[in-house]
Amino acid sequence: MGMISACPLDCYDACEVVFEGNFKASENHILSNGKLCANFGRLISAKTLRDENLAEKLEILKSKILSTKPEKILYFGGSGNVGVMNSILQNTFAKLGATIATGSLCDGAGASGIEAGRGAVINPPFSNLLASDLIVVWGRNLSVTSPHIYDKIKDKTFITIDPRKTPIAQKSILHIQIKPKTDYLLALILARFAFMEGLEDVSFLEKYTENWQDFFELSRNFKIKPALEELDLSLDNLGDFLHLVRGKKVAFLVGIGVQKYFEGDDILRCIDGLAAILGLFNKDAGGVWYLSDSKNGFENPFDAKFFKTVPKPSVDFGKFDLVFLNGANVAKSMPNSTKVIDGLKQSFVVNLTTMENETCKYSDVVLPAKTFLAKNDIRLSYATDEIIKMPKIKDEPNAISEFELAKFLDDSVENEEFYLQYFEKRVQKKSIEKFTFIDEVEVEIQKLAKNEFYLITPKTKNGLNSQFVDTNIVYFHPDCGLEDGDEVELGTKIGSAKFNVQTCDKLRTDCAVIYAGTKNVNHLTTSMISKNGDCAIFQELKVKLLGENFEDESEEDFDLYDSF
Ligand SMILES: Nc1nc2c(c(=O)[nH]1)N[C@H]1C(S)=C(S)[C@@H](COP(=O)(O)OP(=O)(O)OC[C@H]3O[C@@H](n4cnc5c(=O)[nH]c(N)nc54)[C@H](O)[C@@H]3O)O[C@H]1N2
Ligand SMILES: Nc1nc2c(c(=O)[nH]1)N[C@H]1C(S)=C(S)[C@@H](COP(=O)(O)OP(=O)(O)OC[C@H]3O[C@@H](n4cnc5c(=O)[nH]c(N)nc54)[C@H](O)[C@@H]3O)O[C@H]1N2
Ligand SMILES: [Mo]
Repeated sequence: MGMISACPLDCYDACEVVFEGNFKASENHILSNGKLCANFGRLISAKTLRDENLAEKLEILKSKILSTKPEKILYFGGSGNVGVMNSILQNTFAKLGATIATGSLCDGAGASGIEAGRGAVINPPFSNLLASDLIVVWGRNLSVTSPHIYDKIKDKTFITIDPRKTPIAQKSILHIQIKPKTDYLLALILARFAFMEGLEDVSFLEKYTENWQDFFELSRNFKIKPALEELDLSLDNLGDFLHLVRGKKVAFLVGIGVQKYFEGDDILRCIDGLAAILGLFNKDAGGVWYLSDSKNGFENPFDAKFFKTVPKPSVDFGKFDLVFLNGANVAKSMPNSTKVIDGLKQSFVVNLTTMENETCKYSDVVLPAKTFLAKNDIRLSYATDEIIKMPKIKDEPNAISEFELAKFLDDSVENEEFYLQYFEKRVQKKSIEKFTFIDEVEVEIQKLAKNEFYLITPKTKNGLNSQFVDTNIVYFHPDCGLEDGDEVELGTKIGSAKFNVQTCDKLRTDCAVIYAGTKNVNHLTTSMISKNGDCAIFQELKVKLLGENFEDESEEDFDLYDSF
């Protein structure tokens, strides 16, 4: 019998693994099901950092902390490893009175929309997904970003709503190749037709909601013909959707693609509203899934009060005298790389990381972090109710774990077991008690001038966020007139950068696709935060082809973004 552990990467799937000299996937685990993914393979073969001068570096950190005013210290945690013990350092810095970077580079805008409607982001039980018979994959690259979940449901019927013809779109009975950022309108128009066709779940609406008439009124504010023009869809697309969901046990798997925008909260709330009209909540089959808060229902031992916070996407590192980074490759993962890098250069940066990353170039002290193999931890899941223990499997000398560093900085830290026991059992899990519909929506969809494109920046199968990815490619539809291998410069209001072109007929002609983790992508993105949820909005700005070959026709006012 080998030792059981879990993959620490920030995925929808939280896979169990078995270590027996090398790694195997658990045969009987609900998700890993005997298979490991390529990213886990990359993780365990990655070159990790070690430093014989670790003790000296730790002393530098300690004395820096002592000589810096607490609020001038910034703690910034990333999602390189999502084991629960990772948060202990945030607690340590909070206790010191440091400023804590809060909010999200990920799902926060959409999450705040869901919270506004139903109180908390809670996913239905995994058994509901298995019991559903029609799955709407909405802004989620299902088979790529959660291959193990996909594997469990691959024989079901799918509808995909995505501007790209993703692998799951190609397998779907209906692919709505939606124009970016128009999902709120699609959801509203579908809700309106659902009412017209009597698809609303009256018993759900009467029991759990009070203001569904407001949502109905809101959906009627949009005239069908102009809405279809804005959506760039035909009436048939909508008819097909409604025909397919009628009488089915429907699951919505909503990804973060729909909400990388300023009004991401409202967009998700409209999608959730459509789901509520169809009565997808609180049933034994179907429901709405989003990333969710995997710590929901647990008591949190890391509960130190934050004295001061700043939203992650718009942090100005230059304003702090000491920046502590934990599992966050900010020079690549955060929006507005130019601003991020300038800020890092002006501050004293301590970077705790398992691997060499882009941010190391701008770090004054790089602390080698122990990998999941060398520390005790627990992995929770976004998708299931599982709790997987991650015991220490081997020693990694000349590196330090988050727990060990917390203990080094704070004498009052208890032993590991004390913290881990909080995550060994769920205290309570909330259910949806009341659903409040959105009753007002204003989402701005920008028109494209010549040589402008909507930026789509999704995840790649070849990496995990910034980890393992080192390419510099932008994808365009072949009809855009560019050719494989062309070098182009792309610009937004924030900045510009060069990329190599690859053509791909799976895209819309009005979109430019650059994967997360691509070297220069975040030189184009804004550090402005979402209307709610303090979230990054990586797809808010359209991109323009620059250079003498491309005429400049747009007359824009740059005011809104000047300060970002
Ligand atoms: N292989 C791999 N797996 C991963 C990750 C990884 O980097 N690589 N990262 C992990 C993390 S941290 C996260 S948060 C999850 C995220 O996983 P997903 O939720 O799948 O997120 P994305 O890949 O960013 O985008 C999903 C899809 O949204 C589409 N999209 C973009 N804009 C729009 C729009 O306006 N409307 C609609 N309807 N669709 C749109 C994109 O084309 C894309 O196919 O994946 C996790 N899993
Ligand atoms: N353009 C664009 N940008 C994006 C996105 C996008 O879709 N498009 N996606 C966003 C999303 S959803 C997310 S979640 C963020 C993620 O961005 P980040 O939070 O930066 O996460 P990663 O890139 O996965 O990993 C960061 C670093 O963590 C380190 N690490 C790994 N394991 C450990 C460990 O055990 N301990 C410590 N201390 N360090 C460790 C690795 O060396 C890695 O360099 O990126 C965001 N950035
Ligand atoms: Mo994420």
